[in-house]
Amino acid sequence: MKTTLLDRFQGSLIGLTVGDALGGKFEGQTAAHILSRVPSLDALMQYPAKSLWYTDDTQMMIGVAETLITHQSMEEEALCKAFVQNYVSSRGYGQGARAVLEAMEEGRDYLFTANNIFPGGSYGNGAAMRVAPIGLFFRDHLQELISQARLSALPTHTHPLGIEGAIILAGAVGYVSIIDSIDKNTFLDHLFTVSSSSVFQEKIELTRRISRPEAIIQLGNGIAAQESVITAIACFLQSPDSFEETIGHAIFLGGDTDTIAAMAGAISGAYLGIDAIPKDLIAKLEDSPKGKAYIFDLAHKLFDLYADKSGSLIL
Ligand code: F2R
Ligand code: MG
Ligand code: MG
Repeated sequence: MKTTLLDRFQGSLIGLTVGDALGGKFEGQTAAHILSRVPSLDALMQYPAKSLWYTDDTQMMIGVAETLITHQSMEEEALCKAFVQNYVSSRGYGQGARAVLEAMEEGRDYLFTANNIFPGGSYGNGAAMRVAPIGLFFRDHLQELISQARLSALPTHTHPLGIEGAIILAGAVGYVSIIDSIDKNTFLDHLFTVSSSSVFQEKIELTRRISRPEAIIQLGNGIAAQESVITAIACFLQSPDSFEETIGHAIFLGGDTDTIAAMAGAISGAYLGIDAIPKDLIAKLEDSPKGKAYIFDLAHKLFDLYADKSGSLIL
């Protein structure tokens, strides 16, 4: 059966959530330690027995999706309000993100904090990990996708690499949501066009030469956008027809496992659709007020708005 566009919207947001929640069990651990806990992909897919709780990655994606649904663009005040309303500090936020969100919450000059907390602003992967809804919603308007991805990053990430990571990830999600069959080099050509720095471009070129999962680690597995965004894309490219393998590659790398799996899961879900995500992993996702039912509903609302704006063009 053909994958519908609604399947892809749901696949991307739920794929991000599953990658984040499963990867969150291993964030910060080494590849060797993870392998000692879960020796195979099957063991990983069956871990843990009970529930999967998402982390800051999904919580911030929810804020981006809510803002898009209300305003159809990254209206700064609304985006900050959504981030603050959703913020639960125990969900594992980055140190800089916490400081910026707390400045927003207290009505302080959050842009001053964002600009000064690290030299040149943050290049963390926090803007990329939350950007998938923009990739979906602006999938057929590349310039708008780029400009909205930039706006979605800016309240917390002002370093050019942090912003560029978000643009590339949105570009990846948008691109795969349109195609039925992937050609690695054409996809990487597209990402090269969307990118702007030699830092990312060199990694895009390196990805062309990666053909084994063990080689993906060359791209990095860290918390910086430049150490994780292309890594997530390579995890998807290694197994474009399998959601499980895609997030497995991401998690077995160690390091920033929740975020690399969230980004890889968002791309894989946008390409394969919701039916490619194992039902028992979805069943284990948290049922909190903004848990899986809410995220399914966000994807549906985003799809309805997209269909309205696109008219008869949607597939
Ligand atoms: N922060 C984490 N995990 C760490 C531990 C969590 C622990 N389990 C807990 O519960 O406390 N995960 C989440 O953070 C990443 C996304 O981070 P984001 O939103 O980009 O935050 P931040 O703080 O802006 O950047 C992250 C770190 O990157 C380094 N950094 C950024 N810019 C820098 C610069 N210009 N110079 C030097 N270093 C820079 C800093 O160490 C930042 O703290 C995701 O992994 C998410 O899951
Ligand atoms: Mg996280
Ligand atoms: Mg992380």
